[in-house]
Amino acid sequence: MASTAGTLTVVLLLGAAVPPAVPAAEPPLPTLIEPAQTQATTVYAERRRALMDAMGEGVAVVYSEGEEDGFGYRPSGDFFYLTGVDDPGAVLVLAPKERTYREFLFLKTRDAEWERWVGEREPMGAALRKKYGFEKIYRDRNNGLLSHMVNLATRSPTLWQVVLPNVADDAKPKDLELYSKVGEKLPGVKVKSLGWTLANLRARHSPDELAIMQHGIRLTEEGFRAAIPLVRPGASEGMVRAEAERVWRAAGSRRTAYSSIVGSGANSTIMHYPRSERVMKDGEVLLMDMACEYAHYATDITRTVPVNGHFTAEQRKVYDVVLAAQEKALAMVKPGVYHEDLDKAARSVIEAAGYGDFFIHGLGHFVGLDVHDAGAYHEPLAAGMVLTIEPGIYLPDRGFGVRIEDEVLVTETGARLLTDGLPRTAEEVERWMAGAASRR
Ligand SMILES: [Mn+2]
Repeated sequence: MASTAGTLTVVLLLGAAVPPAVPAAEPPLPTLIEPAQTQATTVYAERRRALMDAMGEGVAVVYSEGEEDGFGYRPSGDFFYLTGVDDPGAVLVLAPKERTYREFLFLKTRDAEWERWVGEREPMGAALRKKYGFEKIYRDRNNGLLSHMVNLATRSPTLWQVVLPNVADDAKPKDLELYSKVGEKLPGVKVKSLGWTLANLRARHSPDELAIMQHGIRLTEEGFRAAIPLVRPGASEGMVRAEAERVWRAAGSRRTAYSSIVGSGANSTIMHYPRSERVMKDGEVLLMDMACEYAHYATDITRTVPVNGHFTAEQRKVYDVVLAAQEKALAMVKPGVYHEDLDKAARSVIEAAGYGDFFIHGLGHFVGLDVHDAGAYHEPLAAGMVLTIEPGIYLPDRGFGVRIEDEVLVTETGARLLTDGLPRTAEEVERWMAGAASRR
């Protein structure tokens, strides 16, 4: 252990002076089409074909269902996965039994006055069809979408729910809403669920997706490395957060993958602490759960560090338990293992140490286009899946919490830690802080 630690010191100090070079084994990024940061249209067409193979017959509609978040429109992961289109209000229609044209893109009608406010949208034509890789693009005017659906359903009367419903939302899903209207025009048409098909397609990432995600992770790590020198008593949480987010933005990230959580002292025990405006004090920890989105893919990393560079004995004890729980779960990751096995194993480490009541969330989640990505948590892990392992212990009465979060890829034979560019053990973290302090 001692000699390993010595080697690590050297590596980390070198890393401090010169940003670590990207390892030779790093997968090459696929060509991204700017400014939308999308992949080639054939990538999305291939995914639609896989989904249509699973449908076999009938018709499916997928609404974009995105949101404006201040950095522009962000389509839902399901819609983007199938289209690469980030035009607000877009709708995808798939009809695998059709003879010639089996996929259709409906776009909102244009509004010249509104476009003065939100940006000009492109006119119909060959250029737009090429850009999106669809032979058939329509404007959804005069119930065009509904009549098109009815028309397709007369020839193959099954309507597929391909997007899993948001069960936390009372409202009727938009696809089912449209299918009801189709049913009113066409009695006897069947509505069926495609279950976990789309989630399972999304969860098994292609090599190109993994290359994009790995690149995003390297950017996130770079943000952490830039932010760490700002962690010290008297500095604000906001300085740390702003520095990381600046690095990501400057490197081409459009937005953070989720609202950054940067909390010191008792704030480190609040799962979704949003403000990042407290001044850090001597003797506290700082919990940073922050990550960038890159080319539409999320990343997700958490590190917890001592504000003055040294954990107290109690903080260190808790840190080591969290790390041991994480190591235990990480060592188990391979095809065939279930999420709940990992969760149980990590939880047993924390329970054995007497902190069972203070690990109040799940062990982790899939990561992909969404930070909490699509995937069947009840099914065994398979190669190509990326998940977080993020145990935590939160002690509000003691004024601190610790979470360590990393992303791991399930490979054919086991697992690969994707977020291997940042310190994880308590010793490494303290050395990281000392290195940062010496450069101030
Ligand atoms: Mn997470």
